[in-house]
Amino acid sequence: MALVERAMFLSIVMMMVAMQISYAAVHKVGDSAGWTTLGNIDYKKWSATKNFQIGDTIIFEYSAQFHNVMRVTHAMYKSCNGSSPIATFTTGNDTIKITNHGHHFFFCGVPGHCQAGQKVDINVLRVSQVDASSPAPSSSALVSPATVSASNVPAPSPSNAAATLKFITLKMIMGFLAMQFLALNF
Ligand SMILES: *[C@@H]1O[C@H](CO)[C@@H](O)[C@H](O)[C@H]1NC(C)=O
Ligand SMILES: *[C@@H]1O[C@H](CO)[C@@H](O)[C@H](O)[C@H]1NC(C)=O
Ligand SMILES: [Cu+2]
Repeated sequence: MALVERAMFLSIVMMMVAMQISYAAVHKVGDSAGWTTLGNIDYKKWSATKNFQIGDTIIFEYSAQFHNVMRVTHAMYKSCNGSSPIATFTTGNDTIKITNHGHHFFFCGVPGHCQAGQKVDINVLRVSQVDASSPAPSSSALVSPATVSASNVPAPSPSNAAATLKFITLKMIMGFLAMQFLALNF
């Protein structure tokens, strides 16, 4: 019987790990419109609706004939000065993985395009509402059921529905895991 419970517990842990991995989101800049000067896409608005996390991927999709992507400093971003970018991408399907917190400034380096609004600020919040990595089911959390309690996880801002959903999912998983611990202890 204990063996069955152990196997069940292990499979739940594996499921949690799988769900942690699925939290890494892919954000296509401009959604279906992509990276363009057509249609006056409001990239500021686009980025404001997203909850960027470390581990997420940003995709710039565009016609490489007409556009490019430059990663720049804040000063360059503000002045649309692309004379010395941090990095330049030109494939037309550029995939950039987020590896750190803070602002990530990008614009199109084709003359006039940044001024026309083809610029985006990807802001990865330091204290994320739902940082899936903070209450991670690490080995230390497996020691005591008390640490599994999700009550000390900060509540998400109601402005982000997706974040709230992730938060609830995480809480449910953690509650489920706590129940498994209790089942094992009896
Ligand atoms: C752009 O920035 C460079 C330094 O990176 C500076 O030398 C140049 O004058 C700037 N150009 C404009 C138009 O401000
Ligand atoms: C761009 O790359 C992603 C994977 O990084 C792929 O799923 C997608 O189909 C590509 N899009 C185009 C238009 O090539
Ligand atoms: Cu452009």
